[in-house]
Amino acid sequence: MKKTVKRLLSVLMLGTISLSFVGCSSGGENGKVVVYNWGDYIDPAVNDMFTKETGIKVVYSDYANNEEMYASVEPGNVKYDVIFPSDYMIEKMINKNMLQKIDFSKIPNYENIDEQFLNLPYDPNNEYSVPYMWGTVGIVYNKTMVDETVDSWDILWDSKYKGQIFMYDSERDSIMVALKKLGYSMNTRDEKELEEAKQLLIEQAPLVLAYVGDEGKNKMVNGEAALMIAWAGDAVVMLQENPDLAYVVPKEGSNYFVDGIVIPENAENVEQAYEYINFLCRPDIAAMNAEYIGYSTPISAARELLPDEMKNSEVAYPDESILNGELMEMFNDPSDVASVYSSIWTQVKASNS
Ligand code: N2P
Repeated sequence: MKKTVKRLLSVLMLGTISLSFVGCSSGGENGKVVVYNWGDYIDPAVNDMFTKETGIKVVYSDYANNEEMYASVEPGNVKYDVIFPSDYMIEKMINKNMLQKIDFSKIPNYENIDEQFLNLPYDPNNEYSVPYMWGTVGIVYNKTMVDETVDSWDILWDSKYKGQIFMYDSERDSIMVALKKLGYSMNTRDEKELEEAKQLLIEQAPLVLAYVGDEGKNKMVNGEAALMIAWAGDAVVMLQENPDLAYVVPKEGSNYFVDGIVIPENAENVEQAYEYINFLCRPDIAAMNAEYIGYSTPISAARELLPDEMKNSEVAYPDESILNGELMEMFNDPSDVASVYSSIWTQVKASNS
């Protein structure tokens, strides 16, 4: 529990710090960097250390999912210097000319990134992004509340667990679960398959206690539900806090994601952005972040610095056979069916009452 309290306190402090920077255009003695990241996706001490070491102020705010981030960046009136989209969202932003090409000579610590995370399909020549964290998507379940073996997405449709299931409030992840349960690719554009996924999620909605964001972790730790779809990094944190919890990647296959760091086209503090990204790629800093947030670092030298239980966690660093399983997929950019996705999601959430 202690760690949760520490995390909560830091999140509150982080909120205060960012608020105090809003409207402050001058920044520190060496300017500022405007950072927009997922919630619970950094050790707040890292931002303080960065400012102390560089004299650059960090103006920090966060978002709950890729679509929320995109909706706030796309209009261009609020300008960010560093953001952290996932793979498919990086691909979309590249296609829409929203990202700068990265000058890697300004990120010497880039050499610490493991090769297996470079040249992935969303940025095939590694021109626009620096890998930040990665992971799988699976199910966290409470062993005291679920007695059968959990190895399939089907359990999230079992009416026995009505009111005991959390889904993420993330359209891409939820639609992925339904598509994999149906045996389809999570990247399908086939309208019939997407329609089937929608019907399945609408059917599931009455069983779902809530579509949650970061608050879902604490709720699950406190035993408020039996089952939850979870990103592996969140699962690592939850399992640390409550040993009754377990994590599984279902046998129908799942998503393997990489979240990257990018510089938007309209960034105003580009030199500071490079300093910030370079700092995040330093093994000791990447290790601080990975330990705090629970997610998997693409920097082996950072993994080496983690406490044993985390370094050897099969949740965070699954066996090759899981990761390379033929049913695992990375997301690609669904722009051509974006309106289908958002309409599915609106209808699904409206059915949850
Ligand atoms: C952390 C969100 C992690 C992003 N709250 C998963 N892709």
